[in-house]
Amino acid sequence: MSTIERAEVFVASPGRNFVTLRVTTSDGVTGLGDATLNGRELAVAAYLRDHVVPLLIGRDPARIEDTWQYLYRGAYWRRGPVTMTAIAAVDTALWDIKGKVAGLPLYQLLGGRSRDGVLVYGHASGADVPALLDDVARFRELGYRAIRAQAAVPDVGGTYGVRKGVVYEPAASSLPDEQPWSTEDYLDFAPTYLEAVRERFGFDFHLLHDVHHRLTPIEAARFGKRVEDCRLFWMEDPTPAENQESFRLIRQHTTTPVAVGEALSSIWDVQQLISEQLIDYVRTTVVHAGGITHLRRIFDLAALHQVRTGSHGATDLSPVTLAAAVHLDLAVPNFGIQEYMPHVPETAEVFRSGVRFDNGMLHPSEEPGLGVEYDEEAAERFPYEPRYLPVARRLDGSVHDW
Ligand code: CS2
Ligand code: MG
Repeated sequence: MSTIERAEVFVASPGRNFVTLRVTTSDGVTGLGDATLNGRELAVAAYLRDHVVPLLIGRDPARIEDTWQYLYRGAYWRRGPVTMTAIAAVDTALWDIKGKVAGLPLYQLLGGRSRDGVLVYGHASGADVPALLDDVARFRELGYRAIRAQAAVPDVGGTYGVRKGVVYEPAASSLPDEQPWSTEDYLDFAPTYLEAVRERFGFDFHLLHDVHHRLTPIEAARFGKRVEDCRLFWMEDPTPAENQESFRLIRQHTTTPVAVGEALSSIWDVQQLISEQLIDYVRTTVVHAGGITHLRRIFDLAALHQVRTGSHGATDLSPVTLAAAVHLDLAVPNFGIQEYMPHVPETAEVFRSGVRFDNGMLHPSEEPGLGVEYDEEAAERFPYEPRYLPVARRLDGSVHDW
């Protein structure tokens, strides 16, 4: 019987910080898992190296479910992003190995194709409305059929989601960047630029917007109602989701679809949101919600309640997660859409991935497993540097949700 012989944790910064787990079996088969938790990377690396890797050596790599239960129940301390990201990395690596041993691309082990490709959305943004409109035009020319729109609030700045460089990178400083926030200014301004996008480009593409946890439930209800004529594909993270039932208030006032989940890490964190149909899309991911094994459970619960998937896919989720997501998106019956922020070229120097973009959709590699390889020599050229996500402060100086 093949056993797990080695499990290595790599922390590197090819374009941005990533934590990657590589599991190697006694037959020499390797599997990759993403363990990146933006702004808290070393916590997961230590959890894996110090507490999980010693438990993996000698285990049967084929026993994916048993390993998941062993790591989840065996920790005693359950849930949370660090624990679930560490378990996710192991789980994803074991699925990669299983695909390679079977000689099949991962989606074939997950039920095979349910669709020809994975619909994705891109990220248009602008420091002002003209710049945003130009960026939306650019994404339409690139063939995107779904586009997220974010613009800076005039005179306040600090709005979520406005790209500065080639890609949107919020974790850009060695200490948290403190950014101003004004709910009033946002509520007055954001609907106007979403209306401007529809006015300029019409309705032949999906338009999305990320509120990014910034509003109270009643403010989110007001925002959703105000933008109903924009026919958003979704408004994302309209309010912090710790209090799942607070979404009932949003539902009472607006038909604008709601998407939640990128910052959540277990089925229990979205159970009420899904079972009461308080959301329309669940955004949990392979890397932060316990891997493919757990994410499938979330997606199956969602399917029971006509909730579709809409997994997070920012650049702080590595190409390993993107590949695993595309395999799963291809197979699940209740797929909605996949977020897609192309990584910068340095990232591709370390992660060789077979995922490709074509005509507004992503397609996985047909190689066995995930179809991703990790070049550790290349990774050594990109040492880790501490990077933090920003902190938002209201104009009176108090901390707000970033
Ligand atoms: C955002 C992310 O892509 C999204 O929807 O919410 O950019 C998020 O802010 C980052 O992934 C946090 O690390
Ligand atoms: Mg988001």
